[in-house]
Amino acid sequence: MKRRNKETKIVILGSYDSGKTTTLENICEKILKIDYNGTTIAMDYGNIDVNGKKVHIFTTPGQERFKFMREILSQGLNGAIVVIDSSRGFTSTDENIIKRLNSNNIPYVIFANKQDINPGELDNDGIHDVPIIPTIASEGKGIKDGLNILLNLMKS
Ligand SMILES: Nc1nc2c(ncn2[C@@H]2O[C@H](COP(=O)(O)OP(=O)(O)OP(=O)(O)O)[C@@H](O)[C@H]2O)c(=O)[nH]1
Ligand SMILES: [Mg+2]
Repeated sequence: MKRRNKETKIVILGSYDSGKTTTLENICEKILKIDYNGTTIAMDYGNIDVNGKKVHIFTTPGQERFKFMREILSQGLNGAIVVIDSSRGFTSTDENIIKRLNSNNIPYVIFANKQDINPGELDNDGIHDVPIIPTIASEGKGIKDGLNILLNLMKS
């Protein structure tokens, strides 16, 4: 049987309304959204080509009641972006997401989003050795740089 080339999967995680869907809109030209009144209820999907290899990117719903979707979408992930709303800081949802990524040794970066509302560094108590990238997803700022940092982490 012919084996498929290994393809890469990145998942965008984070709390409700932090800017995950907007982040993906800045990465992919075309995305498929499954949402209701602007809030993600199942997922968004897009893909990009990185040096001739396909990278699949999924965003998850932030609402706590859709935790099961986050778990389904996080199966077999190679890397993750955790999008934080800097005006709210880390929520318990974010802390649970980060714990899970750490215990599974998944490479990830944190996007400190909505820097236009709350500029400056996030209070990153307890988070070490993880790149924190300031972003303004609604203006496309910081997203491509942050993605490149993650892609480099995934290589090593
Ligand atoms: N001011 C500001 N607004 C932003 C930024 N990024 C996203 N938004 C806005 O925040 C709201 C939520 O953005 P989404 O991308 O839908 O957030 P989400 O994390 O996908 O939300 P859920 O899927 O409901 O969890 C929208 O109104 C965006 O336009 C940002 O950097 N600054
Ligand atoms: Mg969304």
